[in-house]
Amino acid sequence: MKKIITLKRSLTEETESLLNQQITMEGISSAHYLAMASWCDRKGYDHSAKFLYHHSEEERTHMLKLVHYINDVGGHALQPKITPVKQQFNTLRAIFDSVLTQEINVTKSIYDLADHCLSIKDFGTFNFLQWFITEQREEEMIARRALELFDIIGEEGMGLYMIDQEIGKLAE
Ligand code: OFO
Repeated sequence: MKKIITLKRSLTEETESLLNQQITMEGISSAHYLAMASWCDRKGYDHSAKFLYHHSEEERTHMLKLVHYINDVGGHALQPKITPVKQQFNTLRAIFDSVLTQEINVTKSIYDLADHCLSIKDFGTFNFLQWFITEQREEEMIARRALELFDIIGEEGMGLYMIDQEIGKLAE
């Protein structure tokens, strides 16, 4: 068995720890999206369920991007501890309200991480984070679009059916 040796690296322990915290956040996001997808599936909101299942997968790929980056630069990416997530929701609107809140929280966390990297002149990690910054802008925009549908279409009558259909188109 190969001995693990610690080589010199530019990644600081603090940055490694912050990146590992971001891994946890992405893992929890993935679990949260999965729980919301499953709730929608059971309630017959098929398009929203598809949208959210897909998003759960995407969050997992974000987590893996971080895992590979940390290991590539000489750190140790840790499998995150996923705390239990909410499984029951009151309405479809509450789901998408929660999606937007979650995305805003993730954006803030990525910004804090980028700010930290700049402050210690870790331009490599700062550069790596640019992909996440762009991704968050898009994800927040889609979440806002989804929520707007509830006001534009209205939830009465066939409203929720139509909202579900339109949410399906947002993922295309
Ligand atoms: Fe990980 O992209 Fe949003 O949260």
